[in-house]
Amino acid sequence: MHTDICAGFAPQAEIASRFPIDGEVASISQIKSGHINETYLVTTHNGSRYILQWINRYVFPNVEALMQNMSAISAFLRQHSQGKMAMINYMDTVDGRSYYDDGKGGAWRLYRFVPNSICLQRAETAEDFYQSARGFGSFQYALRDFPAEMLAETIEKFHDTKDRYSKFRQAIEADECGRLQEVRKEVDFALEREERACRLQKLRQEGKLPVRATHNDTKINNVLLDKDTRKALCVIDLDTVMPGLSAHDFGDAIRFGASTAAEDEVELSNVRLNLDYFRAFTRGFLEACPSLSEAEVRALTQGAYTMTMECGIRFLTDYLMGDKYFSTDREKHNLDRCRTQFKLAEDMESRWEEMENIVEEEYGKIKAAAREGLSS
Ligand code: GN1
Ligand code: MG
Repeated sequence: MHTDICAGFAPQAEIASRFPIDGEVASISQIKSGHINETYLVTTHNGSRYILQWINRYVFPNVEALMQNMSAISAFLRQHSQGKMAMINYMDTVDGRSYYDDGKGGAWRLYRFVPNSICLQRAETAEDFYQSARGFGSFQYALRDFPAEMLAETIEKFHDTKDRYSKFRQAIEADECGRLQEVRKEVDFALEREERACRLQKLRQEGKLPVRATHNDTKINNVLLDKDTRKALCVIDLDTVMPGLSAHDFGDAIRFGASTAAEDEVELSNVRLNLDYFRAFTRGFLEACPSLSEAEVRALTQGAYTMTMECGIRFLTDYLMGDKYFSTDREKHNLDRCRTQFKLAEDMESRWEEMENIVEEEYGKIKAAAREGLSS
């Protein structure tokens, strides 16, 4: 083991060697992406590259179920996507387990680095964002016949907005860190919008939207793009693939990627919805996922709003509870994140009609192209 090159990462290097990697570990670096798990790039002396991940068990208590979901999804996609959908393949440990338990409460897994791939933290152009939409849309399309009910709920009630509100209320009542006074304005903002934020869930409960196997965490950094063509290569981070709504996947991607500012921007006047990006994503998602029902398409704008509000509430709840869930790099980081989400949601409220028109127009173009395809 070359701990000199792996300075500061000796434990990770040791853990990587618990998997049948090709050669000795030469270097390790941390990839700062995501608020839950820790991710490392491992390179061996033979030049092979791997991604090593520490799974956060506070968030994912049942790692076994999570890995089983993953292999069920991978097997299904391999069989049904005719090679169109690249998949990451987790490697078993040398002892034949799907993850390595370090005996200290840590669970680790490893997969081969996808060659020639890049992972963007932000779309650099509308085209990048369109490509990410194609990635998530194709993923959704490839899973259209997957029996969602066979997936374990890796995080209970993950996008149950009503339940998010009730956890939020509990955090307000407990006010365990004495932070409530400081966030009164944000609390009121969220409570005033409860009915509107929960409309997507109402549609689900009324049986108006199909429950599917969805990704549920569709930030642009969860799709790999080809380094040269910048086309979508592979959807990653399948930890939260669970029964859900197509509007969750659409909405989460919009709240993160179609904002004009970062998720933790402090200058709120910089935060708005970028309608060009909204259109680009809508187009890519609808083109790649022609199996969506009319009702699902009509729920997309609501999906964007619900996911933005829900995420803001989750950040605020975590702030009130003392930042236990999302990793933070600075004081009030979760509060800053909450504020951007609420600002974005407010902007969506004032641009609702424009959003709906964009969805309508893009959907119309796709239907027209399909009709033309049929008649030619
Ligand atoms: C978390 O770890 P990451 O960044 O992929 C969270 C998402 C949130 C997101 C907010 C399991 O995702 O639900 O939308 O942060 N993942 C989990 O940026 O809670
Ligand atoms: Mg994630």
